[in-house]
Amino acid sequence: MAWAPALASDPSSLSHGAASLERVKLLSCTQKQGVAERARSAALRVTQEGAGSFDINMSLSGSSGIEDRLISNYTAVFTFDIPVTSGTVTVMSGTATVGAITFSGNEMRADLSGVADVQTVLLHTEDINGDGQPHGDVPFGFLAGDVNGNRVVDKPDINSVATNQGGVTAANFRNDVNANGTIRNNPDGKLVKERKGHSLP
Ligand SMILES: [Ca+2]
Ligand SMILES: [Ca+2]
Repeated sequence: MAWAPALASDPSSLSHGAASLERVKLLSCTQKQGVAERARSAALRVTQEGAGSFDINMSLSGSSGIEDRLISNYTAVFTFDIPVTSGTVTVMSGTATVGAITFSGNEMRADLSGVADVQTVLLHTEDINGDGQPHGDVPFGFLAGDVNGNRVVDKPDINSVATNQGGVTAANFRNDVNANGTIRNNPDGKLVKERKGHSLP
Protein backbone atom coordinates (compact mmCIF):
# COMPACT_ATOMS: atom_id res chain seq x y z
CA MET A 1 0.00 0.00 0.00
CA ALA A 2 1.30 3.39 -1.00
CA TRP A 3 1.11 5.01 2.44
CA ALA A 4 2.91 2.30 4.40
CA PRO A 5 6.53 3.45 3.76
CA ALA A 6 5.69 7.05 4.71
CA LEU A 7 4.20 5.92 8.03
CA ALA A 8 7.14 3.66 8.83
CA SER A 9 9.59 6.55 8.42
CA ASP A 10 7.49 8.92 10.54
CA PRO A 11 8.76 8.84 14.17
CA SER A 12 5.35 9.91 15.49
CA SER A 13 3.83 6.69 14.20
CA LEU A 14 6.24 4.64 16.34
CA SER A 15 5.58 6.43 19.63
CA HIS A 16 1.85 7.12 19.31
CA GLY A 17 0.13 3.92 18.24
CA ALA A 18 -3.44 5.17 18.60
CA ALA A 19 -2.66 8.41 16.78
CA SER A 20 -1.02 6.58 13.92
CA LEU A 21 -4.01 4.26 13.63
CA GLU A 22 -6.22 7.33 13.25
CA ARG A 23 -3.81 8.59 10.64
CA VAL A 24 -4.03 5.31 8.74
CA LYS A 25 -7.83 5.64 8.72
CA LEU A 26 -7.53 9.26 7.59
CA LEU A 27 -5.09 8.47 4.78
CA SER A 28 -7.15 5.54 3.64
CA CYS A 29 -10.24 7.72 3.59
CA THR A 30 -8.42 10.48 1.73
CA GLN A 31 -7.28 8.04 -0.91
CA LYS A 32 -10.80 6.78 -1.46
CA GLN A 33 -12.46 10.19 -1.54
CA GLY A 34 -9.50 12.20 -2.85
CA VAL A 35 -9.10 13.97 -6.13
CA ALA A 36 -8.75 11.33 -8.83
CA GLU A 37 -7.87 11.58 -12.50
CA ARG A 38 -6.83 15.20 -12.46
CA ALA A 39 -6.54 16.90 -15.81
CA ARG A 40 -3.16 16.19 -17.37
CA SER A 41 -3.01 19.80 -18.56
CA ALA A 42 -5.11 22.95 -18.72
CA ALA A 43 -5.08 25.92 -21.08
CA LEU A 44 -6.97 28.97 -22.28
CA ARG A 45 -7.82 28.78 -25.97
CA VAL A 46 -8.59 31.85 -28.06
CA THR A 47 -9.38 32.08 -31.76
CA GLN A 48 -7.30 34.97 -33.09
CA GLU A 49 -9.43 35.51 -36.18
CA GLY A 50 -7.65 34.57 -39.42
CA ALA A 51 -4.50 33.39 -37.62
CA GLY A 52 -6.16 30.37 -35.94
CA SER A 53 -6.59 29.18 -32.34
CA PHE A 54 -3.79 29.37 -29.83
CA ASP A 55 -3.53 27.88 -26.34
CA ILE A 56 -1.84 29.46 -23.34
CA ASN A 57 -0.99 26.69 -20.90
CA MET A 58 -2.08 27.02 -17.28
CA SER A 59 -0.17 25.47 -14.37
CA LEU A 60 -2.30 22.86 -12.63
CA SER A 61 -1.36 24.19 -9.20
CA GLY A 62 0.81 26.77 -7.49
CA SER A 63 1.42 30.02 -9.34
CA SER A 64 -1.10 30.31 -12.21
CA GLY A 65 -0.40 30.61 -15.89
CA ILE A 66 -1.06 34.07 -17.37
CA GLU A 67 -3.60 34.94 -20.06
CA ASP A 68 -2.62 38.26 -21.65
CA ARG A 69 -5.18 38.45 -24.48
CA LEU A 70 -8.13 40.76 -23.93
CA ILE A 71 -11.38 39.49 -25.43
CA SER A 72 -14.94 38.83 -24.27
CA ASN A 73 -14.91 35.02 -24.54
CA TYR A 74 -12.28 32.43 -23.66
CA THR A 75 -12.34 28.65 -23.76
CA ALA A 76 -10.88 26.89 -20.72
CA VAL A 77 -9.56 23.53 -21.88
CA PHE A 78 -8.93 20.61 -19.52
CA THR A 79 -7.14 17.63 -21.07
CA PHE A 80 -7.42 14.25 -19.36
CA ASP A 81 -5.61 10.96 -19.92
CA ILE A 82 -8.88 9.36 -20.98
CA PRO A 83 -11.69 10.31 -23.38
CA VAL A 84 -14.18 12.62 -21.65
CA THR A 85 -17.85 12.73 -22.53
CA SER A 86 -19.32 14.52 -19.51
CA GLY A 87 -18.28 16.66 -16.57
CA THR A 88 -18.82 19.97 -14.80
CA VAL A 89 -16.77 23.16 -14.43
CA THR A 90 -17.60 25.71 -11.75
CA VAL A 91 -16.04 28.96 -10.56
CA MET A 92 -14.63 28.56 -7.04
CA SER A 93 -13.22 32.10 -6.81
CA GLY A 94 -12.69 35.09 -9.06
CA THR A 95 -15.00 36.81 -11.54
CA ALA A 96 -16.05 34.76 -14.58
CA THR A 97 -19.13 33.01 -15.91
CA VAL A 98 -19.00 29.44 -17.22
CA GLY A 99 -21.16 28.94 -20.30
CA ALA A 100 -21.43 25.91 -22.56
CA ILE A 101 -19.27 22.89 -21.74
CA THR A 102 -18.32 20.67 -24.66
CA PHE A 103 -16.25 17.51 -25.07
CA SER A 104 -13.86 16.33 -27.75
CA GLY A 105 -11.60 13.33 -27.33
CA ASN A 106 -9.69 13.80 -24.07
CA GLU A 107 -10.69 17.47 -23.80
CA MET A 108 -13.37 19.12 -21.70
CA ARG A 109 -13.93 22.71 -22.91
CA ALA A 110 -15.73 25.40 -20.93
CA ASP A 111 -16.73 28.74 -22.42
CA LEU A 112 -15.80 31.64 -20.13
CA SER A 113 -17.30 35.11 -20.34
CA GLY A 114 -17.54 38.10 -18.02
CA VAL A 115 -13.92 37.61 -17.02
CA ALA A 116 -12.48 40.53 -15.05
CA ASP A 117 -8.91 41.64 -15.78
CA VAL A 118 -6.08 41.49 -13.20
CA GLN A 119 -7.31 38.49 -11.26
CA THR A 120 -7.05 34.73 -10.84
CA VAL A 121 -10.08 32.53 -11.50
CA LEU A 122 -10.08 29.17 -9.75
CA LEU A 123 -12.02 26.60 -11.78
CA HIS A 124 -13.24 23.37 -10.20
CA THR A 125 -13.73 20.22 -12.27
CA GLU A 126 -16.04 17.44 -11.15
CA ASP A 127 -18.11 14.44 -12.16
CA ILE A 128 -15.94 13.41 -15.11
CA ASN A 129 -17.76 10.72 -17.10
CA GLY A 130 -20.41 10.63 -14.39
CA ASP A 131 -18.16 9.42 -11.55
CA GLY A 132 -19.42 12.02 -9.06
CA GLN A 133 -15.85 12.76 -7.92
CA PRO A 134 -13.94 16.04 -7.70
CA HIS A 135 -11.13 16.25 -10.27
CA GLY A 136 -9.14 19.19 -8.98
CA ASP A 137 -9.10 22.98 -9.06
CA VAL A 138 -6.95 24.90 -11.55
CA PRO A 139 -5.98 28.59 -11.21
CA PHE A 140 -6.32 30.70 -14.38
CA GLY A 141 -4.48 34.05 -14.25
CA PHE A 142 -5.84 36.98 -16.27
CA LEU A 143 -3.47 39.91 -16.81
CA ALA A 144 -4.19 41.68 -20.10
CA GLY A 145 -1.07 43.02 -21.76
CA ASP A 146 1.42 40.80 -19.92
CA VAL A 147 2.83 39.57 -23.23
CA ASN A 148 5.89 37.88 -21.71
CA GLY A 149 3.86 36.31 -18.89
CA ASN A 150 6.09 37.50 -16.02
CA ARG A 151 3.11 38.74 -13.94
CA VAL A 152 3.69 42.47 -14.50
CA VAL A 153 2.70 44.71 -17.41
CA ASP A 154 5.61 47.00 -18.23
CA LYS A 155 8.17 48.17 -20.80
CA PRO A 156 9.37 44.73 -22.02
CA ASP A 157 5.77 43.88 -22.99
CA ILE A 158 5.43 47.14 -24.97
CA ASN A 159 8.79 46.50 -26.67
CA SER A 160 7.78 42.94 -27.52
CA VAL A 161 4.68 44.11 -29.40
CA ALA A 162 6.76 46.70 -31.27
CA THR A 163 9.30 44.12 -32.47
CA ASN A 164 6.67 41.49 -33.39
CA GLN A 165 4.45 43.70 -35.53
CA GLY A 166 2.93 41.84 -38.46
CA GLY A 167 1.39 38.39 -38.72
CA VAL A 168 0.50 36.04 -35.85
CA THR A 169 2.39 32.75 -35.45
CA ALA A 170 2.59 30.03 -32.79
CA ALA A 171 5.75 31.77 -31.59
CA ASN A 172 4.40 35.32 -31.19
CA PHE A 173 0.63 35.02 -30.72
CA ARG A 174 0.73 36.51 -27.20
CA ASN A 175 1.64 39.86 -28.78
CA ASP A 176 -1.77 39.96 -30.49
CA VAL A 177 -3.39 41.35 -27.35
CA ASN A 178 -6.78 42.09 -28.94
CA ALA A 179 -6.77 38.66 -30.67
CA ASN A 180 -7.70 40.05 -34.10
CA GLY A 181 -5.06 38.06 -35.99
CA THR A 182 -2.46 40.81 -36.52
CA ILE A 183 0.10 42.51 -34.29
CA ARG A 184 0.28 46.32 -34.35
CA ASN A 185 1.53 49.04 -32.01
CA ASN A 186 -2.01 50.36 -32.29
CA PRO A 187 -4.15 48.78 -30.93
CA ASP A 188 -2.08 45.94 -29.36
CA GLY A 189 0.81 48.04 -28.03
CA LYS A 190 -1.64 50.74 -26.96
CA LEU A 191 -3.66 48.20 -24.94
CA VAL A 192 -0.43 47.18 -23.16
CA LYS A 193 0.59 50.80 -22.45
CA GLU A 194 -2.82 51.56 -20.97
CA ARG A 195 -2.30 48.70 -18.48
CA LYS A 196 1.30 49.48 -17.54
CA GLY A 197 1.82 48.76 -13.85
CA HIS A 198 -0.83 46.07 -13.57
CA SER A 199 0.45 42.93 -11.86
CA LEU A 200 -0.56 39.63 -10.27
CA PRO A 201 1.15 38.16 -7.21
CA1 LIG B 1 5.30 41.33 -18.51
CA1 LIG C 1 -3.98 42.61 -32.71
